[in-house]
Amino acid sequence: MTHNPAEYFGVHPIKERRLIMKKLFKGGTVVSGTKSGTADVLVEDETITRIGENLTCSDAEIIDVTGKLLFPGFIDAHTHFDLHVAGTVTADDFESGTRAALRGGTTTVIDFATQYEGETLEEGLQNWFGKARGKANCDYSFHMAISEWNPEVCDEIQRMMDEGITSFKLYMTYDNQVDDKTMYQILKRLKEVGGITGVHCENSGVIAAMQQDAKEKGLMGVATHAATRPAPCEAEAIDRLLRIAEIVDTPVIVVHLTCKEGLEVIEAARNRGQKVYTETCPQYLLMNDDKYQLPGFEGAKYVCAPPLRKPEDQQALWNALGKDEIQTISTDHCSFTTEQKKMGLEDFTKIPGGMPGVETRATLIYTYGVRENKITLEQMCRLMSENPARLYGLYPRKGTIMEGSDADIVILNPETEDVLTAGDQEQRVDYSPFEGTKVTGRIEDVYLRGHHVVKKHQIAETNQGKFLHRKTYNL
Ligand code: DUC
Ligand code: ZN
Repeated sequence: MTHNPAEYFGVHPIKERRLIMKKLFKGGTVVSGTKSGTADVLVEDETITRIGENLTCSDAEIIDVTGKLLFPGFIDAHTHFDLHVAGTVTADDFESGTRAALRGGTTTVIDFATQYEGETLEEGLQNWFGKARGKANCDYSFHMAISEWNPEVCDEIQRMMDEGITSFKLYMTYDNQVDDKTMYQILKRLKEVGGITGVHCENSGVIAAMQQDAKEKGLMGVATHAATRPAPCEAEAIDRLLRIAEIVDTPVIVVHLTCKEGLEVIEAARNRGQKVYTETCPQYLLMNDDKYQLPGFEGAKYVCAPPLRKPEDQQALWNALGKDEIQTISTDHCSFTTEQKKMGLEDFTKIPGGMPGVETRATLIYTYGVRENKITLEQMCRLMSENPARLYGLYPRKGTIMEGSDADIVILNPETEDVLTAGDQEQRVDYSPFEGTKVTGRIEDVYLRGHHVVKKHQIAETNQGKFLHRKTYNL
């Protein structure tokens, strides 16, 4: 018989054993990339430890999720928080952006760390660590956007990989665009180190010429935005990128694909045997270019690049999603207030491009994709969790509800109806591009590594975000 009460109660006398927090989710439908079915899920501290039928655990908090869908935390691999661009700074920083992400069921964001003019990649990366550290409410990583290419930057690529930054971003338009020679050199270097790049594809020269023509005719309003960035400009740039990737013999990612013509050149490259990954975004699936005809300056809210396209393009994108020809749905969240948009009141080329979306992606895709039978539940899971986790070196820690994975769990009530409105959002903007849109499927609760960060559709715990050191792509 021991005389030490701590030992008597099974607690180590010197170092007290830490209490393990256990949660048992019972009765829900667990969704994976391949199947969905009723299962119980046991979480211990930050990790999923058991999945099975009729699980019991006497010291776990029991969470009844009967009738709900359990998704692995969604990953948004395309956000722009706290980005200095177009003479201003995006309205959402890492605090508000990741808060909004969580409320929408996104537990991981991959933002674009950007090498500003004259900077090394390391300086750009450290700048982004400074923006996110201590502010992020969900887990995060960065792609590195390369704006200047020289032998020193070429040497830095391996260092980025060592730091867990295994994906990059290149622009074929804007001030920091890369030319074909640089594109070739960067793709070659990334192939050597096992990195991958996402590319913004638009033909900048033709766009510049069309904008000049429009200005000479005095066509300075919002309506001219889409007219001067036509779909063939996007398709031509995708085709050129894919031909360069073919020569280098390396996979690439086409980000924010908008149009049928773009799909056609991607299909042609795949038919040649190339590996091409493709991303699209809810705005290109759910809205079209009639938004630019709205009265007054209203259309400015929808100015983004590439622009919104035609209903036929929306249809083509949905068809491609249904056939698994597009691998991820991210948001390109790049928010500006209506006041910031007014920078382009007199000249449409000065309207800061981008819109908010990080908060509404899952409910929109569930409503208009899954419920309308355009994609299955499992495809939604692949597009927003599993595939981005694999493509960006996070799987199986993220992207799946599996024993050993991080306990990032989204609880979606498939029956709850809501109407999206700017008055009820965490995004730090005074409008919603989806104002008045009816959705069915509410993100009720979100767990980030076991922390109950969203309760009853409201933010409950903040500042839990951690940097994720990523491996190389594997999709
Ligand atoms: N497109 C936008 O509209 N904004 C941010 C960057 C981009 O590619
Ligand atoms: Zn973007």
